[in-house]
Amino acid sequence: MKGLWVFLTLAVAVLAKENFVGQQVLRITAKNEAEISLLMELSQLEHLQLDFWMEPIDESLPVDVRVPFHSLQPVKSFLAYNDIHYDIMIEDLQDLLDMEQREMMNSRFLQPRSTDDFNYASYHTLSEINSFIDMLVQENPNLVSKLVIGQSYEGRPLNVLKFSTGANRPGIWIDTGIHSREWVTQASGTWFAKKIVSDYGSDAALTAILDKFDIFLEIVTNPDGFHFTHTSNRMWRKTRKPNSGSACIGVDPNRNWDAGFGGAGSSNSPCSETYRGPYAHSEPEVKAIVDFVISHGNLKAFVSIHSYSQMLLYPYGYIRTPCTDHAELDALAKKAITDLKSLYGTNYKYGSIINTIYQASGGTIDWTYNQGIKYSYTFELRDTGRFGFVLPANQIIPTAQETWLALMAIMEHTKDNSY
Ligand code: 0X9
Ligand code: ZN
Repeated sequence: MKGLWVFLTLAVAVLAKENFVGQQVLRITAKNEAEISLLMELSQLEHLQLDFWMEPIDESLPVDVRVPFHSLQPVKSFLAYNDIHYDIMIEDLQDLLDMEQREMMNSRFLQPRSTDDFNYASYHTLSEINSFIDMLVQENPNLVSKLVIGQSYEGRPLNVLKFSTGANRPGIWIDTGIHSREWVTQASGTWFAKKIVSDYGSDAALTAILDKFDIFLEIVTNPDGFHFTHTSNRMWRKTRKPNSGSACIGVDPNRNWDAGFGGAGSSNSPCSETYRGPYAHSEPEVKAIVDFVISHGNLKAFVSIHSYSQMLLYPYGYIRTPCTDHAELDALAKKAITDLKSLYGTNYKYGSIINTIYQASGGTIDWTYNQGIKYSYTFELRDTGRFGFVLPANQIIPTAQETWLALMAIMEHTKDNSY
């Protein structure tokens, strides 16, 4: 009887999951503005259900697009007819996702009883990460505590780890996973948390940082979306709040902030992956951070971590005007990516959001910078598109390790230059 239930539960879980059989990810390299315009027109055709992993903005960056099976033929014909070059980056997305699932299953046979046993080289569900958070707090009561800064739309706690060695310190904020499908970011966040408790008291640089600053780390910044990526649709990016007057769900939490809200590089269509939402801070996951930042009042650095593209970016994303601290942020970004590269040779681009990736309005770090948090940065972690959002789990630890070097560069500079 029990066996039957297990079977039925598994069958329902499998059936309820969106499958990506035969779907491909194409990398399109446009030669000129005319080709970009054609790609923009293509992206407007809703019936094709294209998911642009990298949107068509200008010829400087390739366009990555996930194409459902039923749209492959029309899209490829369209590209061939217009003589637009493309490569197939991912032959069959479901094959990659099956591999990812197998890897998770294999690593799940033992429930970790401490954060030493936790498998940092594997992807984990929301409940596994939440257990990790609780274990870490329990093991390090004098260093780590858990703050609940609010609730997600579906009522999940918004957990933030606070690393602190004294009262009334200025703060450094790090978040991962605001876009739920960017799984290497939540996995790296988990690794960072363990790294902080391991290095405090043994690594001089991290110890010096924690002797002056509190570090706040929100690992699963979009828990509803993250849960959904595990149960229903691995490619989910947005929040999970319904939109009135539309069947489409969710808001892009990186277009929802009150910094150029509603401007170019965001959409007013609820079905778009870059839908900005009905008004700034409409999403509880965003509002909770806004309230936290304002009530804390003394954050000196704010780092928001995304994937993929291998970039380290600073404000602005919504306007071309360089920010006041452009020169300092640029020099520090250069130092940070040089340190990052020293470990495994991974190449990063750096610069302002608008000059380096594309115009994006209502983004996190434009808002935090305008709040006076000078060291506002955003990362786009590995890779550059070979696997995109489905980065193999064997790259989690190297990604986290190299990113940590860049984070240390930013945190040390913050320590030496804030007062
Ligand atoms: O479109 C975005 O929000 C970012 N790319 S992603 O693939 N991670 O979705 C780029 C916007 C640049 N700004 C930040 N990364 N904050
Ligand atoms: Zn993102």
